[in-house]
Amino acid sequence: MSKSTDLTPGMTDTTTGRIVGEFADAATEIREAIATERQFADEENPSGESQLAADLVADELLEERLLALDGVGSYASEERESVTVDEGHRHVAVDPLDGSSNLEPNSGMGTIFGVYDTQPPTIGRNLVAAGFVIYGPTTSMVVARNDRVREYIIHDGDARVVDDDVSVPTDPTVYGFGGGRENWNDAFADYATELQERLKLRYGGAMIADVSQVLTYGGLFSYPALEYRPTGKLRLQFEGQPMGYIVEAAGGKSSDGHQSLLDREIDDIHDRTPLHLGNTSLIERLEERYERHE
Ligand code: FDP
Repeated sequence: MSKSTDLTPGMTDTTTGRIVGEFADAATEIREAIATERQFADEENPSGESQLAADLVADELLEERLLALDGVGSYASEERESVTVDEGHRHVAVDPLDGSSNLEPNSGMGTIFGVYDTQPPTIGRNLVAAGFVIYGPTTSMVVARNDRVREYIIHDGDARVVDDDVSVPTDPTVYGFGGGRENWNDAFADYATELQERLKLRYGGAMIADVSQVLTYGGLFSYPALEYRPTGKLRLQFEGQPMGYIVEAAGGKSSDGHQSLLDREIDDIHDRTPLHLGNTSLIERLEERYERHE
């Protein structure tokens, strides 16, 4: 971790602070790997998706850096079958490169992380911090910790705070829904129709970038249950829980359609979940819709 990052708010001299600092430091190298490691790696991740060389570089880099820190007791990754265990009281779950299909069209991609006091698989209530990095036109990082959400710009190895209190705007303006209307159930399709009349579409194909739209402009991001895939596409441990924690800390809500993503039970680190993140009013209305359809 660089000296200036050391002094940045939210990255204090605790194990959790040092973990967050490692993500800020690793961002520059991961961004470089996105530019140079563009080919497929000839391998599949545990969810059966093709891995890019950049996915593997990011995963290996983060595992090495995080497990080298005192106090880190385990490393779990969307790119690995099982959890790597060490000794320590903090546990990290990572999606090293979210939105890999955006590599070719050169659109937003990112890294998502959750820091827990219990080894994964574990529920979201055991999170002590969570964050994401976006490799967009600039590299930014959003971190939720102690009920506060901060946004940093990472440049030249330094993380500079650009928003000290990120909160979901009261008036929602954007929506982004994955999975395709023909695969949605009636409850979600009806609600989508209602929102499509009021809000503007923002769907970029990388969850972190789409949720960043919601944090910036207010609205709803959903990757719902699909007819052929009742638990949806996105991973609970690596995507749902950390992003749920961030949106809730920013004053919004997370849901699997019925309850907060932080309360959803988990059996396996690669479990999937229907996922909805956004303004409290929109999530509450969505949950009412689901209840009425049952
Ligand atoms: P990707 O497959 O490109 O890695 O994590 C999976 C994810 O991206 C999310 O980032 C994104 O929101 C979603 O899948 C996109 O799925 P669709 O291609 O079905 O839209």
